[in-house]
Amino acid sequence: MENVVRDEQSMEEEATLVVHMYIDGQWVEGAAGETRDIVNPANGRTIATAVEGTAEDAGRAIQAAKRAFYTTWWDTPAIERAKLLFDVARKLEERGDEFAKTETLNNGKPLREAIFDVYDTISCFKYYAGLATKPHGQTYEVPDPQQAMVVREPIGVCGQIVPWNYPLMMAAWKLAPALAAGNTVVFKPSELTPLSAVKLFEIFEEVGFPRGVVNLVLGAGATVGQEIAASHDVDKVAFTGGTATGRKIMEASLGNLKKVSLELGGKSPNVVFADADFDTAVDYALFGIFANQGQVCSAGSRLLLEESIHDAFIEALIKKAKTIQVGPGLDQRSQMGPLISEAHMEKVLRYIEIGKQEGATLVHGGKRITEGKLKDGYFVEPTIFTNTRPDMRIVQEEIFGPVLAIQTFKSEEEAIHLANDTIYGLAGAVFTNDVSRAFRVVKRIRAGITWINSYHPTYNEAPWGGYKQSGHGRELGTFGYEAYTEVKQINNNLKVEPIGWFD
Ligand code: TXE
Repeated sequence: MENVVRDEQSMEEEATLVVHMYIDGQWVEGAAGETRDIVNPANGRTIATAVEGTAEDAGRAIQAAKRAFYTTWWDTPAIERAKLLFDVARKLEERGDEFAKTETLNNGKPLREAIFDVYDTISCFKYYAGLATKPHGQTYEVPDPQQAMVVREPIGVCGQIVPWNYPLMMAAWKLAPALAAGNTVVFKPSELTPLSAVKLFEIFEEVGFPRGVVNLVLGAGATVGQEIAASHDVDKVAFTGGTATGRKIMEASLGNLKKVSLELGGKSPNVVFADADFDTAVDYALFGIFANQGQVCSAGSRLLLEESIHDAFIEALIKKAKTIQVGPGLDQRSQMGPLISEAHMEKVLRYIEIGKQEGATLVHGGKRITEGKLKDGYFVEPTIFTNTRPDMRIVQEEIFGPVLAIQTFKSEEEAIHLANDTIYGLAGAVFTNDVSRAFRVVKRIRAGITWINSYHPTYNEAPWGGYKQSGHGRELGTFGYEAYTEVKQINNNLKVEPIGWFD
């Protein structure tokens, strides 16, 4: 059976390539025998066909993961789990170029971003491979003759559902800590972008994960995803995606009160004070919103400018935005690629119309690009709105595209108020040369990830997640590892004799 995702040229030529699910150590078809076309968003062409899983397939994967957890995996020493994860990292290093091209081909992002994602993925597997064997747990000084300690144990079967914006990186952020901590997994990529995950599971097979420990199910959220979230045999569900879907997953999880971690949307503020280093702030403002075409949960989609620099800043921003090269990700000159799908592009274009109708001023971009070789892809110009009001939908709602809404403030207090004035709380940044002010403002921003004088850096070592409706729990770092563990208290009596309580 053909599972292997090949290089981009053969994929473009050979749209008959079929990718399969990996369940209980086998590459398999879906129970219903259906398939789904996988599309290159840069030109709308089919690059592969994926078997379409069903709830029944998800159920089989869950049972395989449950069996594997109770028969082999929970007794597998940490050092062996670590070795497997280090092996995954090594194989990824050997095939990094191929993974980056696949990611760009399927997701659309510029190749330089896909290369970064592959590096991050490799580091993530190494980080958690290392963490698996490090000290965990605590001991307590309790009254004699008792001893008390806490150990960390795996939760069991973990269902993991990820979106299309960082298909490979999101897979690593979920799979590496879960496996390091000794869980078995049922993983579902987005139905739009399964190709890099299929390759990753080829590596899992090669390095020799025991049967049933890692399972890949493909297909729609409403069927496969829903089954993972609802199943009574799944002990934890971890999800990254939209806030509306996160809510559905939480509801579905109630049946067995499984553990839930959610990494959801954002409308993150990027606050620039007049004393900031001007060129640095302009640079990061563009990077904050236009990296990955704005399809980033932590995107700096609201730029808050101090009034006195407003005009000069916007002028500089537009001047630079005009130079952004939009094109197919595989073209090395491209700095921004297409949006993920026609449907998503239509959503982003609708928001641009809404912004105009609401009375915001469109100062740059605003259109789909339909010229030349970009005409069949889902390309949207980098877009900038000024003269917004806090109650506008383009200021409040996650657009998840290359659309920047600029707001203005007069004082630090007003900046903080505006920064926090949405339902989200994922990320935020402040640009200023006043160190005290930087910390004052960051301390007041209700968000899980903040930056001072930069935007977007992310580390496998440090926690990632949001306040408010941006999520539940944290990924990455030791926080991300602990989120895949149960805490067990163990008490030991050193004086084994009756206590005579009822004598
Ligand atoms: O994501 P979904 P969509 C935001 C962004 C975007 C919006 C919708 O604003 O415009 O969400 O995007 C699976 N039960 N983000 O629809 O629905 C689905 O199959 C279980 C923010 O593409 O969140 C996919 O694997 N699973 C974001 C995953 O959920 C379900 C990243 C993500 O899909 C399901 C992406 C269900 N009922 C979009 N319905 C971020 N925070 O990074 C869908 N899924």
